[in-house]
Amino acid sequence: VLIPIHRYSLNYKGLPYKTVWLEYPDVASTLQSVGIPPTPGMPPKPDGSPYYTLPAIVDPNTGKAMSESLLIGEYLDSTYPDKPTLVPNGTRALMQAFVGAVANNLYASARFSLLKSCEELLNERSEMYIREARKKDILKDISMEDFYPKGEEEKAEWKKFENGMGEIGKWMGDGRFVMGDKISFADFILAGWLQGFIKLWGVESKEWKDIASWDGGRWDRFLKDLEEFGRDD
Ligand SMILES: N[C@@H](CCC(=O)N[C@@H](CS)C(=O)NCC(=O)O)C(=O)O
Repeated sequence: VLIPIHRYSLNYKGLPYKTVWLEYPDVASTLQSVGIPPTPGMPPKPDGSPYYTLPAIVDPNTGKAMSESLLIGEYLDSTYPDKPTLVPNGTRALMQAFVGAVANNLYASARFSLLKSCEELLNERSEMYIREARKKDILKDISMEDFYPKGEEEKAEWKKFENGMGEIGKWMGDGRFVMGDKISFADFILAGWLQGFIKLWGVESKEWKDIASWDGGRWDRFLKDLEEFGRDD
């Protein structure tokens, strides 16, 4: 829900598509029903059951059904080679490392987003699912309410978040995009995170205005540079 990576990738390639929104408790059964195996690279859930994740696609042109955003990107590149490339030759390892490195750098944002998305974004069935799931992985003995930073900690966590984005900005240097002037899958990962923040706080919020001011306004510019690929079907 928070990571509209498929939308950027498909729009960039100029492929028509239809989005189907799912509630979390329906993800595994829906993916199984269209023949998608558990997501490669994801460890099983704490209860031992396999992990099924979104985004996932079903391609009516070929019958292929699959999940995992980078694998989907590579599949689209090899199936539609005449369209713009998401994962240029030789960059797969770097793309994979980038996905993980961005998530690590933005971990502090989860302190804010987890509770807020449960309270304000998710429908009740998905909220219940996520509350249960997070209890078993990242939260353990703390409540979701206590995980949300308060007082001094709130300021410190927000600063960590800003530093995390700052670090990513440093990787990019003066480049408009992750690969300099060339748009790629890596930009859509980053844009997906930023879109998630806008979804969470709202474009008029003080939180987004703050993020948009970091690093001389680069993230706002970055999203504007990718705007034509951000729309939904
Ligand atoms: N490596 C996967 C990760 C995707 C992922 O974690 N998706 C989350 C939603 S953003 C999900 O589907 N979670 C299902 C669940 O928690 O049961 C990818 O890049 O596609």
